[in-house]
Amino acid sequence: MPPTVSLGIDDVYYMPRMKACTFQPAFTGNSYRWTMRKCDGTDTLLSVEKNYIFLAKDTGTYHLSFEIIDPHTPYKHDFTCIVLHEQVEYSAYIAKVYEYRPAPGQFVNTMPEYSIGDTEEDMRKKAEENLSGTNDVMVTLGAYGGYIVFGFDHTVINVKGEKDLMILANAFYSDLPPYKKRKGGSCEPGIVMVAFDTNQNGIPDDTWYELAGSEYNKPETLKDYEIIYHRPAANKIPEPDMSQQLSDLTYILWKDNRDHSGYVSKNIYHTQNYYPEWIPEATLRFRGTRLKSNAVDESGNGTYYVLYSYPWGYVDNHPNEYHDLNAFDIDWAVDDNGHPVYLQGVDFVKVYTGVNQYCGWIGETSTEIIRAQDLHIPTAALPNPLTIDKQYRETLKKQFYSIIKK
Ligand SMILES: [Ca+2]
Ligand SMILES: [Ca+2]
Ligand SMILES: [Ca+2]
Repeated sequence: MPPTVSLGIDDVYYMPRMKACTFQPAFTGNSYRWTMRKCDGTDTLLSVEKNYIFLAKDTGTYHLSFEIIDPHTPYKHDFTCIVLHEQVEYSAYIAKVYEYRPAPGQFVNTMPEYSIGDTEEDMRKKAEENLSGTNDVMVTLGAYGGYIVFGFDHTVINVKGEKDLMILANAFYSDLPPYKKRKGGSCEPGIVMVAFDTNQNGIPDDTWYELAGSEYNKPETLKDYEIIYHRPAANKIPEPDMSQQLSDLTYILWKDNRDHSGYVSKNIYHTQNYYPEWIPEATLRFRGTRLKSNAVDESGNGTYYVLYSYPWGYVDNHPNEYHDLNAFDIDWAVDDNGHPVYLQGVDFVKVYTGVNQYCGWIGETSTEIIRAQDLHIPTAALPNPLTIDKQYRETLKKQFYSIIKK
């Protein structure tokens, strides 16, 4: 139960850092003022709403006041919040996956691996196991719109002027001489959304805000883009196109709300089903912002695609070594109308594949994720998860370059 300020109110509240505490006064009035007393004795206005959510990054003693401004029943109450260090040390890394819903893709049902009978909850747990802490096992989001929702064991605080979160994946720049100086290779940008657990129920049922990256305000970036994927019939007859190593060109049909349609094709490298096996529905619908396609067929004949990175603000868009380019500031949050929103912190993070793009034999563009980190919890420096998972990286590269080396 959230503490109540008005009735039987305590003068002192004890709470751990980075955990929200909701104050809900029972009295009503014309207007309200929540303030905090600074060291110099002056007050900072915190809020003019009736309810207030207090959230502190640092331990210490905070002197707050609550006022009801009303001609008949004015009210003022001073109280203290004592913020303590948590009893069980927080982890800087993912603690919880709330939802895993990839769009169809060539790594779907294998990253993580689907076993017959697995439910959506089973797959959520597998994604959680892969990404928790520094387990560092890759999870794929599939084609455009596919997403994952995760969180930490505390609220990630929005520190002013600082980036707050880092999300790592498997992007790499091309090793080939002509493209070495340009930031392109396998960059599969994913869009980040964040939410604060405003109703404090521990569930991501609150308002989501997009973190506006470098492409957000560009005219070629589509807002309210919607796509529907159709599960192929069990008896579908494949239509191969071996010029592109495709075993079924017309494998999974998609239609969008801009009167376009196309296919997630099946390639000869990945033979499992690409539509998430655990989803009972025959269609999958996703909605969000869509970034412009970032791939260029540099060979001119479909043998070598370079997927160029966007400047900043996306997941799986720059190699993990570039920490700053994989870090996110909660202050980039915007509402549905593109207006900046201030959030004290975030409890839920959603990442979804941001491009709807198919690149011949290398397949659909899909964002992956391997690790996420709250940048405000000190940690020992860890190596790039991809250098640990070297075998995976080499496999990926081998597939990427296999055609050109022939
Ligand atoms: Ca920040
Ligand atoms: Ca909630
Ligand atoms: Ca990737």
